[in-house]
Amino acid sequence: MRRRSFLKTALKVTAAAAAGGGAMAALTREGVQAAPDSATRTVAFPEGFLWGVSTSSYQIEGAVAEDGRGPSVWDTYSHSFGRIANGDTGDIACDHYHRYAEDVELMARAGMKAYRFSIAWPRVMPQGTGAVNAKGLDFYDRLTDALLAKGIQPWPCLFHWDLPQALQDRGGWTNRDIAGWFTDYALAVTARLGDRARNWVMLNEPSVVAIFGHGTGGHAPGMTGRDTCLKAIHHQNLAQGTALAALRQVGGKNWQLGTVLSLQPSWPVGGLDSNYPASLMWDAVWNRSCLDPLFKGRFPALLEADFARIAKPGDLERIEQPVDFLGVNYYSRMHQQPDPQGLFGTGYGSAPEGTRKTGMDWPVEPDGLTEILAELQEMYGNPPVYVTENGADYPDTVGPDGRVNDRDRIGYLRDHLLAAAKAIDEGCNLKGYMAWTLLDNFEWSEGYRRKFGLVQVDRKTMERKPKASYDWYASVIRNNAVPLR
Ligand code: GCO
Repeated sequence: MRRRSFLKTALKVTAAAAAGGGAMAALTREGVQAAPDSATRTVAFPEGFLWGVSTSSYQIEGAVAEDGRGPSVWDTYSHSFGRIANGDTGDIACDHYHRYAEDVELMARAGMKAYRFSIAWPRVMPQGTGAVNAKGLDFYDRLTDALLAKGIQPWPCLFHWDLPQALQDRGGWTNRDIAGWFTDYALAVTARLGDRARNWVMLNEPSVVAIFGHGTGGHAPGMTGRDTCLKAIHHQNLAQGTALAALRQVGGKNWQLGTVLSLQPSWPVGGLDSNYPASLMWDAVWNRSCLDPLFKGRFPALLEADFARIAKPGDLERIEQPVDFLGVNYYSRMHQQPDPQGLFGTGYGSAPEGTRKTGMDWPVEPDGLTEILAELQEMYGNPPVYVTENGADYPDTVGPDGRVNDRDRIGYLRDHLLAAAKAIDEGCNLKGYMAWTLLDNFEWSEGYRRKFGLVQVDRKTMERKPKASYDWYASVIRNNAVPLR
């Protein structure tokens, strides 16, 4: 039934494109779809669908000691021996701090309409609390103006992992006081940029920050343990709720306020008979521990006892706030099996045999995106949703013309966009898509060896070179439609 209605949309669109010739002409001119019979076969997105791209401050900005920026946990972590592949750091990253105008131009040339970037808290408040560093805010001011001049909506995210080290020294996300620190910072940033930036993202992937940064220790600040992990989740939820309420009060209806979660369906390795409890537990930790308090004002049942030890009365009321949108970051499913060594008694296993993999060995499972979007529709009241990250690492394959001809990335993006179209067709309130990511950048513990960009960055000269996927994405935006092949 569902599948039939998806095909119906696809065929309708194909016929329309063939009759009007618009999409066909554009695609052919681009030379993106070589095969003549595939040029007309596209799936259209709803009118006004918001196309864009996402990045994050520590991964691209560089200039870590410039204009009064204080150190972040990622500076400390990346400078600790053995933490990051090749000993890479974000000291220079993509030098976006100095080259932002060129990067905005790249977005504009591709026709992008929205840009989610993150604000580096230690640039704005070097000590994490107290004095505001005007020069730090000046940078985001210039960036915001440059975007608006090109007709690109700024979507600032207030926290994408680079916590001021000064706050970490006071316990960081394990200290409950951070709810107030974060809210003060959010108020300072929105007071400066909120006359022009309308869409505000509170946090990026709180469960990932908690699990990797405070549970297993593979990300900054490198803390470990089940308890610190859950504290970090809870205090991020609390900070988010407190900031949402405060911003709502000062901004009224001027702002669209939301947050971004990493949502990846958790499946049992080997099918439902074997590892179902493990997959449910991991689902509770990764997905539900942020979704349920925000949308339902409760903790996931499997973790209720744990959170009860951490939370105070009234916390859930503070966390359950209305949001104008939810950002979803999706990469693949998570395949879980019991693991007695795991913090929650679970561990990663393999995807079903034959599943394609990206360069980073992540399974390629576009239907997992449809699945998670359907869940938001059916279980969380169908909120307005934007895919705020989706993309893939593949090693660069340079074509005879010297350009990166990243057919794999194009295939990945296309398949996920078709999966998103299917969810829309089935009634999901999906309003936009921001690819991860504009530039090859600092991929956390993997350093620069991973390549997620639509644009290649020469690590010596910092020269930007658009890949084939950049042109492909530009044609998708222009046509508001995705070719089926
Ligand atoms: C993430 C991060 C990105 C990563 C991307 C690829 O939100 O997980 O936002 O910073 O680079 O996900 O791993």
